[in-house]
Amino acid sequence: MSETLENLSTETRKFPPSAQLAAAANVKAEAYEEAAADRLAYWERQAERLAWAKPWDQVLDWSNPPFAKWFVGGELNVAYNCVDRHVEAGNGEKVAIHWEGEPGDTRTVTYADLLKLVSQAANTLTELGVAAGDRVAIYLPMIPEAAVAMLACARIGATHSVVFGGFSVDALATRIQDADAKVVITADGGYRRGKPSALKPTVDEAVARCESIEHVLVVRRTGQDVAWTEKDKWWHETVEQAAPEHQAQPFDAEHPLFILYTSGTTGKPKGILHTTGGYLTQTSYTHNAVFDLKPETDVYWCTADIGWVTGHSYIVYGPLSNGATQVMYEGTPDTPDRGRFWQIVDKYKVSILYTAPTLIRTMMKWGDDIPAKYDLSSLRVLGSVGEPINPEAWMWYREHVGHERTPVVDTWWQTETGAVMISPLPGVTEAKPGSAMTALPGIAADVVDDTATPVPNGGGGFLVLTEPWPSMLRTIWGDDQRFLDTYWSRFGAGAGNGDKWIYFAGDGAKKDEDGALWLLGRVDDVMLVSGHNISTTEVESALVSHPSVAEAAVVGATDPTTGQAIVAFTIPRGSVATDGDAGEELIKELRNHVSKTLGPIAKPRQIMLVTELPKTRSGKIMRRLLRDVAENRSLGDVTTLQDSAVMDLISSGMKSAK
Ligand code: 6R9
Repeated sequence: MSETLENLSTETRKFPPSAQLAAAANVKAEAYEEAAADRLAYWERQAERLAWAKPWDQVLDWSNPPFAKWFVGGELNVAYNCVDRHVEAGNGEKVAIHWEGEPGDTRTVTYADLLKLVSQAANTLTELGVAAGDRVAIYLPMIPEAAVAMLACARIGATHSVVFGGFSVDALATRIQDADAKVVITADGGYRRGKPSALKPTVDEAVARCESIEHVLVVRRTGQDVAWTEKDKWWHETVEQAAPEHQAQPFDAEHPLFILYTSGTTGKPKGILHTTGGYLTQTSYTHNAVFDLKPETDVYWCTADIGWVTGHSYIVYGPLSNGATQVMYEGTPDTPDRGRFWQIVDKYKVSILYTAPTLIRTMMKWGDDIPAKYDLSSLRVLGSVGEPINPEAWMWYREHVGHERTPVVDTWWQTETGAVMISPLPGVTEAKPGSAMTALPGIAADVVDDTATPVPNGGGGFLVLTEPWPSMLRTIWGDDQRFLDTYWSRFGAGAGNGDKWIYFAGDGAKKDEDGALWLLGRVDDVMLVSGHNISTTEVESALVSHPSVAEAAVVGATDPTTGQAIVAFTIPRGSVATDGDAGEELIKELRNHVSKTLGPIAKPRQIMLVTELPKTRSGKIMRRLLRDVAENRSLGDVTTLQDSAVMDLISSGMKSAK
């Protein structure tokens, strides 16, 4: 991408918080000034949310940038902070997890239950020879044991590496090998789309290729038949029989807590390393601030999978460190029917909902009448994460889910940042649909051009983070050089310019006239059309703003005249007719609509009407694959695709349209 990103869209709607919410908010406007006056002192105060066995001597050691150390000399135990201290404070009977299985079975896990299970699992792992510093792979469905397994590792100082249940043998094996894991924790299977889906056979094949694995712990979830090897042990015959007492030892604030692999577009997955004190400080703080959590009364639900960083930070570590009551759901949103999410909100009286744009757009596609059938009046804060949220999806969420009462917080962050970085505060910010607004108190973000110069309001460029933050990744597991190259060698000191270390996030962004931030998608996806840098996000949002469109993905395909041309893959809303002439008419109308909304430069050369888009397990559109289709190439790596049949559908549609 050259100097600037075109700023095409103009969105002027604004939604201030209600007076009532503002008055009772956990974090008020003053927080921004306090943090700006003394950033490190601000983070010290946030760290005091946690119970430390030994206080830190120094807030931040940045003497060897970009390798940060936070809360130097401090010691704490993450599991103690997420479980024991709530029980000790008399909240043992409080529900930690309302678990809802896909077939409709349920479990209620209190903090006292969680303490027992985590202690038992910690004892079992210790008996199996797992010690502090060892790595444990976790490959589980969305069942309470997933949280228990993570916390048990944290409790004994073992570093967990969670792999999405459903990733392939290859994906699992390479992650086990890279981390040199000793134990895998898995299950016979889990329920997805109304039927049991096996996990154990994948583990068996992967483990056969991984010499480092000494034991496999298997949770019985579905009861399906499983092959058995001498490395295998049932969870119910070990963990559930183990002693329920376990004394948690404190670990250094920089002790490795977990590795989580991100796929990236090229090369082998990167093992993002997070450590203990800074990570827990920022996840706990942001979960309280961004969702305005009132732990006594709120029922919180994050719909993410535990295999995604969102599940780590906002199902396990943030909510549990805050003593929240939350819902955890095993399955898919359309099982047994398309009302499942809203039925769950209604049943548990969920007050804070955190989900992804992909799900919001899917719900839009399914129709407004579905959420309308349920009582959603318990909801008071709505969150979004994972991709830029199109302004119309934001509006739909606020209107049809939040009934125009609830603030919507669009939270920007990454596996690498560990916790939310840019987001409105629900009781403070006058939010704009489609904008993540501003960096949180204590966080320094900016948008810069090629030369690392901040762009003025109204300009676009690269999103950067200009000061270290507590939950930042510490390195890429086993590959410091790749850590430097990927994030720090583009701007500032890491690129040989000046002495400031500037983190390159890989996202395009713009600042509007008020200085609010708008995320514009990955820099790799930016299109260059007749010399103009155009973001995929803006064209997609223009398409989604048409009443007939639920979802759109846009890519730049090589074009003899314009360099790249815009090709759009568009999913019409539920009731829209697309057969024959109706389809042709719609395509014509959509091309004109984009041209009218953003200007003729953004008019797609071609629009395909499709029923699905290729997505990762965390719901991100895989534009790389769509580019392959648009340019008639064979498909690249599809191992992280949620549903591989989707690509066959799209490719055959593309051919018939030619
Ligand atoms: C938490 C998570 C990180 C990438 C990030 C960006 C995109 C996430 C976003 C968003 C616009 C938001 N992203 N949240 N883009 N607005 N609110 O998603 O982590 O899976 O590592 O992905 O996701 O492109 O760089 P991860």
